[in-house]
Parts: sequence; C-alpha cells; structure tokens
Amino acid sequence: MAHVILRPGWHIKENATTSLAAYSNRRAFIKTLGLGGIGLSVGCSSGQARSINDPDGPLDTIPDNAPRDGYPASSNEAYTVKERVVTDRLVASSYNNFYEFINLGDLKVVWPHTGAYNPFPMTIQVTGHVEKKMRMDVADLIRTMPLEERLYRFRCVEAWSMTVPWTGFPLAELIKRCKPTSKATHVRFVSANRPDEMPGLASAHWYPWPYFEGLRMDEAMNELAFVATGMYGEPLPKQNGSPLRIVLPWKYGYKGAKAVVRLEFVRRQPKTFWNELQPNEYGFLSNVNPFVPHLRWSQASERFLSTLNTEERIPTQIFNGYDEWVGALYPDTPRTLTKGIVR
Ligand SMILES: Nc1nc2c(c(=O)[nH]1)N[C@H]1C(S)=C(S)[C@@H](COP(=O)(O)O)O[C@H]1N2
Ligand SMILES: [Mo]
Repeated sequence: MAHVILRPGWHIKENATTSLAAYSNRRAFIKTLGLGGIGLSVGCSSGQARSINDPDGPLDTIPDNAPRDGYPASSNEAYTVKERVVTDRLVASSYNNFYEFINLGDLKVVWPHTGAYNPFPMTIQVTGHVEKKMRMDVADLIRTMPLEERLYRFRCVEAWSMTVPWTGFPLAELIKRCKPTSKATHVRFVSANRPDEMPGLASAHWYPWPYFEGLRMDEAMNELAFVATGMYGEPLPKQNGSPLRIVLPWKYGYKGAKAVVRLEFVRRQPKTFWNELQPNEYGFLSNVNPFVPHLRWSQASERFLSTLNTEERIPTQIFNGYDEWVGALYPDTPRTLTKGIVR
C-alpha cells in the first residue's frame, strides 16, 4: 500500500487544522458571498446554499424516524465535567470528522453531505465468539436499552476538544446481553457501508472502507465505554454518527466508530482503520496522553472549542481526565515525556 496517497486530510494540515475562529470566519465569508457552506466543496452537486444558521442547517439533520422514546434521558451525575463548560450544540454538530461523507474542500464540514443518508432502518449484528449472536433492527435495540445522559470530555488526535452531553447506554450492557465466550479477547466494530448514501466511500476510494475499530475486552467492559444514540437531549444528527456510535472518552476520537452496524467478538487484536493507514502514528490503544507526542505535533495541550467564536488552549490530561477509571488498565503508560513511541 502506498502510504503517501493514503494520508488522511488531517496529515496534510498537520496540527494546524483550521482554528475554529478561522473556520467560523471563513463560513461567514462564504455566506456573504451567497455560496452557502457547501459552495466550495468538491464533489457536491446539489448547488443548494445552506449555512449553519439556516433552518436546514446542522441541527436539522436528526432523522425524522429516529426513535425518541426516553429523550431527554435523565443525566447520570457520576459522569460529569466540572472544570469545562459544555460545548455549544451548534459547534458539536457542525465541526466533525466522518470520512464516509468526506468533503475534500473542508474536512470539518460534514453535515451538508449527509442528505442522502437514511440511517433508519438499519440492521445491527453481533457475531463471533458469543453465546447469543444477534441481528436486529437498530431502532428496536435503541428502544430496548435504558437511556441515560453523560457529560464527557471529547479529545480528537488533531488536538481539539469539546465537552459533549451524550445520550445512550453503557457498551457493557450490550455486551452482557450477548454473552461473549471465554475465547473472545477483543471486540471489533464495523461501520455502515452504504455507497449510495455516503458520498465519501467513492470520492475517498483509497480508504479501506468500511471503517473498522477495536477494543480489548477489558476496555470494552469498562464503565466509561458508551454507545451513544443521541446528544444534547435528542437523537444523534447524521454527521455525529446516527443511528449509533461508540464513545470512549479516554481515547482519541477516532477509536469511537460512528454508524456501527457490526460488533464482532474475536480471538486476537483486530486491525484498525487509521493504524492500517499510518501504523507509525496511530496505535491500537490510542489513549489520550499528553506525554506521548504525535510524530508531527505535541499532544501536551488542546484547543478547547466552546462556542463558534471561542476556543481556548488548555493542557491535555492523561487519559483525558479519566485516569481514575482506566489508569489501572494500562500499567505501561508513559507518565513523563516520551519521544518517538507510539501507543
Ligand atoms: N465511521 C467513522 N467513525 C468515526 C470517524 C470516521 O471518519 N468514520 N472519525 C472519527 C474521528 S477522527 C473523530 S474525532 C470522531 C468525531 O466525532 P464527532 O464528529 O461527532 O465529533 O469520530 C470518529 N469516528
Ligand atoms: Mo479525530
């Protein structure tokens, strides 16, 4: 595989991923030109002018047929964030990574490209070393699980972060229902593969679609590991991973696959999407760690995004502030600056 052409967009920009202020200014500028947010994007043929402020903007991409029973869910106070404000909903739904809808003009502008995507109905499958293999309608699954709200820190490997109130259920609840056998050491996640609805599958054909990720069993069973079906008290907007996505607040964002359609219990460490593409830069564990720099930028601090016009440089915490929950799972984690090691 020629890694050179496989580089994800955020390699090109390195750590200088569009600052949020520059991003909003550019969008305001685009809007003034009357081009709408999608005017500059590659491969978009709809010609519609839409912006973050329009009624059909990023907050309006929640599928009409998403199950709404149990929303808004009561918040679980055991999982909250005291030292940071909650990121504006508009930011969390308009500044995204979801390469199935890649916009080569501006990687963060995902929502205008989700029009053809109809996440419901969708079938979710549980396979591999489990007593109860499952194949069910994802809306039925969502209706079956008791929903709760958790406020989590969210840290992308590109060194930006948010605080997001997710609605969903613990991954462990689902795993317990499937009863993995003792052979299962890891769980593999596979995302939806709908070329007719996800324009990125064709326009970014060099990626090994569909998106795939994985966890060790003890990581998957940790109480923090969450299956999000919604955010900000409503079902997930399409760009945030509808119908459901994995959220692992102590790991870099890419470990949490969106639009998951298959959980597979396996006997060895599975391959993962970004590791396959850039093995030197994206390891299997990918825990948030300020002491382990990315090969091309520091991870010691992050751009915390709160409103469309506000971002703040703040220090990154080990395990993204979840040391108490997960530190014991990783006795070898470096706790002093360690160059040249990728984990
Ligand atoms: N299927 C799929 N899942 C994915 C991605 C993706 O491109 N495809 N991007 C990942 C990355 S890099 C991040 S930072 C988060 C972004 O989630 P958000 O857009 O809801 O903030 O989703 C992760 N899950
Ligand atoms: Mo990310």
